This record gives sequence, C-alpha cells and structure tokens, in this order.
Amino acid sequence: MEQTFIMIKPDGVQRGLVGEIISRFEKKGFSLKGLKLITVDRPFAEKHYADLSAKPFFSGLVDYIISGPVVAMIWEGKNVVVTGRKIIGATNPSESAPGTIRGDFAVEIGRNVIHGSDSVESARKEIALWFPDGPVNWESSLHHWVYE
Ligand code: FUP
Repeated sequence: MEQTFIMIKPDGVQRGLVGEIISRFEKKGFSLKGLKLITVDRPFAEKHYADLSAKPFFSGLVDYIISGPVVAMIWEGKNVVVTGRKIIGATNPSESAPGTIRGDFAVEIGRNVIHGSDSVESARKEIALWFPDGPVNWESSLHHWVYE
C-alpha cells in the first residue's frame, strides 16, 4: 500500500492545528504509520529541502522549518500521495481552495502550515530520512470498511 510523508510545520504546531490536521487524514480513511514531534537542525532541514537549495527563498524556508517543533508523519492508503496533496491544497495559500488545509488555515506561502510529498519517489526518500527505523506496522480494524 502507498505511503506518504506529511509534516505539520512549526506554524501549524504553534497555532494548535495538529489535532485538526490529523483528524482530516484519519476521517478520509488513511492510516497513520509513523508519528513524532521533533525539532530538526539546519543540516537536516537543508537535506529535506535539498531540491530547493538554489531557490532564493531557500535560507528563509530552512530558518522557518527549524524555528520550532514539527510533527512528522507517515500516512498510508490507496493513492495517498496525490490525495494527500489535494487535502493539503496548493503551495500558495492564495491559490489553495477553501476546504483544503492551506485554503482554510494559511495566508502566506512562507507560512503554509504543512508539507506533503509530491511523488511516490519523494515519499520514499523523505520517509527514509525522517523515519530511519521505518513505519509502524499495523492494520486498522476499519480497513474492510474503507476498501472494497
Ligand atoms: P510544496 O511541494 O507544495 O511544499 O511546494 P515546493 O516544494 O515548491 O516548496 C516547498 C516550500 O517552499 C513551500 F511549502 C513554501 C516554500 N516556498 C516559498 O517560501 N516561496 C516560494 O516561492 C515557493 C515555495
């Protein structure tokens, strides 16, 4: 089953949005397979955002991600990478639809509350970086009510 890496950024944690965000993924029918509250250091954040290292906003982005604890998660389910991105909404909150997490809770691109892997391949890399011990293996008792 497909997995994705989801991170509630420091602003999401500080603003008390952790429960709301987890609830949206749970209610959809996805399964939580990894969870930790962690403050990362600069080299770690730079590794996570390595693909963006040439961008002008890179150092500000890294400053933001290391400014406080984040909630790192593995979520599992059918098409969870693409569907997770839909639940999150467009990168720029001014373009993210109401009903999405960024559309409902964010104003600025540099304070957009949440990260989600953009492909199955990035999910694999990000899960390996954030959860070197891998996911927690369990199956929800609701599985047969979510999947046909
Ligand atoms: P996303 O996959 O939606 O997180 O978007 P990107 O990988 O393109 O960007 C990662 C993060 O960089 C965004 F969540 C916010 C930040 N960013 C900016 O601060 N300014 C920009 O112009 C673009 C992205």
